[in-house]
Amino acid sequence: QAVKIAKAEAAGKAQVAGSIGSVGQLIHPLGEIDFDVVVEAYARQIKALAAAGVDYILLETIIDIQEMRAGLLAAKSVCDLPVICQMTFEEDGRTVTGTDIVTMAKILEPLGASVLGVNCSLGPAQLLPLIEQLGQHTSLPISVQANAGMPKLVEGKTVFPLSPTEMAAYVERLVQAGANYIGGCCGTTPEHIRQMKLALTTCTAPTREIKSTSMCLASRSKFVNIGQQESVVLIGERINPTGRKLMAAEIKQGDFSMVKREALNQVAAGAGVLDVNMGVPGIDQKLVMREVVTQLAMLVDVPLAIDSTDPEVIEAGLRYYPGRALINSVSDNEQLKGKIFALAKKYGAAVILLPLTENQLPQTAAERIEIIERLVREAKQAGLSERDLMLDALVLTVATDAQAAQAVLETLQLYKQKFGYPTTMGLSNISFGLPKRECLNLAFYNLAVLQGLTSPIINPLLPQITEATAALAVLLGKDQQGLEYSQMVANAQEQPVVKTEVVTAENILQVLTQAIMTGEKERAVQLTKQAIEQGQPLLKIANESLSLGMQLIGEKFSTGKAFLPQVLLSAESMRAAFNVLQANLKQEDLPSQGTVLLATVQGDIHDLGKNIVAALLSNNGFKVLDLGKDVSPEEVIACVEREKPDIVGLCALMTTTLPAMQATIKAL
Ligand code: THG
Repeated sequence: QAVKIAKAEAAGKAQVAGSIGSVGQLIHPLGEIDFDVVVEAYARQIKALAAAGVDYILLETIIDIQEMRAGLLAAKSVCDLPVICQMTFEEDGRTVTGTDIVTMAKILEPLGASVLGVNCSLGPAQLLPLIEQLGQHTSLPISVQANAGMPKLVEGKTVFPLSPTEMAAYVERLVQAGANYIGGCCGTTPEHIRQMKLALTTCTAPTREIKSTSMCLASRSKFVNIGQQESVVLIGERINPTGRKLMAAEIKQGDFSMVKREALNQVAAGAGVLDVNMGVPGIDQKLVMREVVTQLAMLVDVPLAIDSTDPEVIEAGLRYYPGRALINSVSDNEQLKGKIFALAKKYGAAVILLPLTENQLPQTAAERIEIIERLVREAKQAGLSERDLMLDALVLTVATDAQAAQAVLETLQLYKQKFGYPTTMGLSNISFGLPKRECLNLAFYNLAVLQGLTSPIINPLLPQITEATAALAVLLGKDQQGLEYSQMVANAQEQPVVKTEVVTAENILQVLTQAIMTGEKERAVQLTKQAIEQGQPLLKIANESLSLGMQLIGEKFSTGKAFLPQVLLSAESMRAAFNVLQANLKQEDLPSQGTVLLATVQGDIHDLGKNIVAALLSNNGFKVLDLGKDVSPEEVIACVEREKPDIVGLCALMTTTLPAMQATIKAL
């Protein structure tokens, strides 16, 4: 009905957008709601809007990339309308859950967004630099709806400071930065829009051209460029149970401690992407892939490569990954290739092409090129672009074929000449069956990088490999003045990259602090048990080890080195470890930090911030009394009188309900 009214008013002179905001909850594991439930909720609304005849869908005021992904996937599943994706940023240039605007673009552009943009939260002065950044990284049209400045509370009323004229003064600069669609958000009036429209008539938008030929992968909080013009990016191979009995057994039991250790160690050693293989016989690989991808996305900030040939397992990984992943891999298999290309297209993923057919193991470079040419053609026919494809050179062991290494080197050279795409390979295969493999691997690595290897699948824990990577970047002119190389040398002197973590009575409390900080929950629980067995005083464990871990992650958060997901993960680990301590206390209880009453004020139904605060406080030993949302001043006062909390926390999101917060404070 709303669409009909809007269309009648527009009378063909304006288009009508079906505008949809956030569901108001964070998606699991940041919050409680399931990804697929959110997709379904968006799909239902979008279907109705499309049926009523909107011209496009506008997803706006969204603070978590995973929710935007859900909305965009939903739109694609029920209509062909163009979709505008607008996210909301804090003053530090990131969304609440830690995504910067370029990473947003790198995830949403391949996922099929039609327009990328920003709205709410900030005024045009604060949004301008964001639009500038976006303009340099996307060729899609850009939209912006700023607030009329930053709100102030004046005599109990919310006031947005910018007048229509002041707001219109930003239009020219927004357009020059790349904005193609301009509107207003909180505090703007029809007069604001009228004057902005007037200012727009004298602007001409510059043409934007993005020149990069690199492939871009992304996690929730950062993007990684891979390509012939870039430094080598290491794809860490160690999350792979093949040939590793202990890891396979853990995964089978649903324990991912070792997987997480490998993830953190590889990232610390310099991996830029992590390969994730869950090929354990006798498990539900779909479920396990979904779970591991979800957990790793909270734990580390590098993009993931989903290593499987089963389309269902690949889809489970891609669907629930809050970023742009790499598929490892597609070979020339009639049953599988079409399905996997379709998945890459649907989820905006990149894909490794492997020169293998069902009945041919190519020996020569020419045989490999022939297969790859076919795969590249078919990938493009399936709608993938040049920047979605990575080529595998297919390494076979030199132990049985003396030409094996040279065939790979020649293949890499031809890949560079004919395609120029990023390239990969499981490098260590070369030395299979020979002694002192690391020596052959290193020599082969140096040769391969020279021929155009951009992103090997490799063990980054070997210092020879990371050191050679940095050295090669200098020698091949990709590290100006050896700055990064020198930095690496300096860092290595400060702290050895790979810690040999033998847990002793002396270091267990520090190791536990580390586990809280990294958010390794199972490990924190196990270490807490171990510390208790060693006879460490319980209060010492709580106060010196656990609290310190939270304090350290808090410091990283406040300096912009960690984001909300990591803090929540640390808090969850803290709670789990705390529960172990509590179970071991007989009479005395661990001292409570105090009681906090939380409520969203009357008239407001937003409780996202309150819920995050509640989770953090209760995981850190506070007793939390959560009165929920739309809570009257009388209810707050009744609870204060009854429970005598130490702190009262009030939550309001809407500028229109800020006065209710003041009323509650006054009543208290
Ligand atoms: N191309 C592509 N993907 C690949 C490969 C490739 N994925 C799998 C493999 N090859 C690359 N990954 C690995 C992972 C582990 C090892 C080698 C390659 C490895 N593991 C030790 C072993 O088997 O001895 C055990 C690990 C340990 O205990 O440290 O070497 O070619 N596209």
